[in-house]
Amino acid sequence: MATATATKDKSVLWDWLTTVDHKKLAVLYLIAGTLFFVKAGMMALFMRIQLMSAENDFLTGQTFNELITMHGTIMLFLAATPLIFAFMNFVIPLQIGARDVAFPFVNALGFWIFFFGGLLLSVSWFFGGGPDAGWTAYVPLSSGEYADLGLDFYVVGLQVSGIGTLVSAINFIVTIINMRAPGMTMMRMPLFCWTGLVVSILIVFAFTPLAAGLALLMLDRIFGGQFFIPDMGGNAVLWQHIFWIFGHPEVYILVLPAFGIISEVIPAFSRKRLFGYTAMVFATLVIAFLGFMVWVHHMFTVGLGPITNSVFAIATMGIAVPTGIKIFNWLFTMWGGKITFNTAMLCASSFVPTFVLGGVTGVMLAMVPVDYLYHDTYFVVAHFHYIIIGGIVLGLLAGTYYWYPKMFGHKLNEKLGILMFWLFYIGFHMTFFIQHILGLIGMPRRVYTYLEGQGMETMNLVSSIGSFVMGAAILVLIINVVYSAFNSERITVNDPWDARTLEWSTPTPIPEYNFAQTPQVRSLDPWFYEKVHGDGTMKPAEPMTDIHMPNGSILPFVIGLGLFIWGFGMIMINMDDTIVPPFLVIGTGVILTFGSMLIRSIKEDHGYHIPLEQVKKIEKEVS
Ligand code: HEM
Ligand SMILES: [Cu+2]
Repeated sequence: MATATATKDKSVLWDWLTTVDHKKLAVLYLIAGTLFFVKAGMMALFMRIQLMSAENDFLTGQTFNELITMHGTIMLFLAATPLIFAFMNFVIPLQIGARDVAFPFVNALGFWIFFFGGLLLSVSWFFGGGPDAGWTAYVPLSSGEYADLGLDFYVVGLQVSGIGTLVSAINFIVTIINMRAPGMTMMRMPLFCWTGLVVSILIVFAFTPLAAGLALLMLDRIFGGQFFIPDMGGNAVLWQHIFWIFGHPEVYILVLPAFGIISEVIPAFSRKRLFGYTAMVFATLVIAFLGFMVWVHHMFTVGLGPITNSVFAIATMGIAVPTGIKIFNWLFTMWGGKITFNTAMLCASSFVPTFVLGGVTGVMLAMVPVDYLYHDTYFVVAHFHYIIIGGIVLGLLAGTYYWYPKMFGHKLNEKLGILMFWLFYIGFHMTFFIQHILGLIGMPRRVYTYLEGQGMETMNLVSSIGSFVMGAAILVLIINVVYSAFNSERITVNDPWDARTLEWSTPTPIPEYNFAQTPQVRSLDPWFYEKVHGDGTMKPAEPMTDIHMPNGSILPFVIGLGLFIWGFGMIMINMDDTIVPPFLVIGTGVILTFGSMLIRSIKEDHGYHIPLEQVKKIEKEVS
């Protein structure tokens, strides 16, 4: 990463464990998210091997259930969310012209809590198997009566990692509201920052009900509570409501930043400004609002009655309107543009038709009478993978190829990139398109096998082959990362794509403090504006002086570790015989976490200053 650092000598490992720099935390999120993505992707391949032929016995039903649950849970909470956060961390402070996020310490705290929560979920394999009630953990399947320890890991692991996500989101809200450079009004903010702000607000409103729900389920499972147990006066449908009040917005939490990435990449490679910027901002806000009004579309078959179902059906279809606005704006941005089809642009532009397909099947699912037929079939699996992969993953891939040179100082190889794209795109449609038809002929989801002679063999085989083609694409991407690290030309210019937003005005590699002088923003697309109307550099909004920087700290790591130990102790309560009493472990975790918080509260930490001469020296080196 940035060679131009001004910190005292530290070992590399210590530096990464204690860093509060948003650019380094972004890299940590990127690595953690990628590892979890590969892990959950391999689980998907195992499931597809099992489903390749009728009555296959590659996996048992129990293992299949655990794989399904872990695949879905990891993909959403521990792969897609951190990968989105990687880009939000790296890009947002740069795009708004800030030196870092508002609370760098809290930023590191968010990462480590998320990471240790994910680790807690993952160690379930070593204690009798993963959770097996689906990523939705419906009661009574997830109650103490039917589910083993795995579900305790689900409940407590997600609780911990959710705290990390929540903490980071609050930090982003404050950053975007307070830290914008002079002249960067809300309506001059790049669309990626807008989506970052909106999803951070969504996280605050969606992850809190999830935390409450998980806490109640934990009380039921570990302390003999009865919130969701009908025999004892509880209510199982209550869990479904709480879960989906979180669960539906979660989809938007992931897809809106992907929209943001697409809205950066398409203008950059169409050589035009984003069409309908204002409409895009308002469409984002409307989608976010409606996202909270539609959760019952996951529960049409529960029996809430025709009036409730109709209201939620109409609200769901309503979301198609702002989404359609976005689709047309992306098309109009490309219309008449001078388009370069490199890998980033291929991913971004192919996102549009793929996402539309997922949207159309979404509207089909919103029609209550026919949902009774589609519900819990492969049609649903096809629908949400079109949204999740065609939307979120393609957006993430576009962002990876687009921001990679800024993050790592070199581009990814284009030939390998284009090979990856076509493998991925063809493999994706091969895997999932055919699942619509499988669903329509009645193949239920979440089943580990099917009978011979029902006309499902060939389509399942095609789907499985497709999934291996996608796997090959990800392999090519990993090869590309390694290959490019050694063979790709180093980037020394600020702006290798001739792009539009402020992150491209910084030198490569970016100095620790991002901007030696906070830039003065004069327009939307401020960097492009200066290239056309100014002299191609940003005007400074302040004189050059010493720069105040935050100190690194190991406390975020220790707080995360403490929560991991606390969580493990909580789960130990449900274990049969343990070597040490659970309360000892719980106590250790609590002491570590609250002790670190106490230290942070009473120890004064004013950060340090990079003196002016050194700033000048660094600026000369990098320019
Ligand atoms: C190589 C690409 C992928 C393949 C082959 C794949 C395959 C599968 C399969 C076979 C299932 C089980 C379907 C069922 O019986 O209900 C599934 C479920 C699921 N997948 Fe994927 N998947 C892929 C990528 C992803 C990604 C990238 C995400 C999210 C970021 C994701 C999220 C989910 C979710 C949430 C479920 C539902 C789990 C549940 O029913 O509890 N998948 N996937
Ligand atoms: Cu939904």
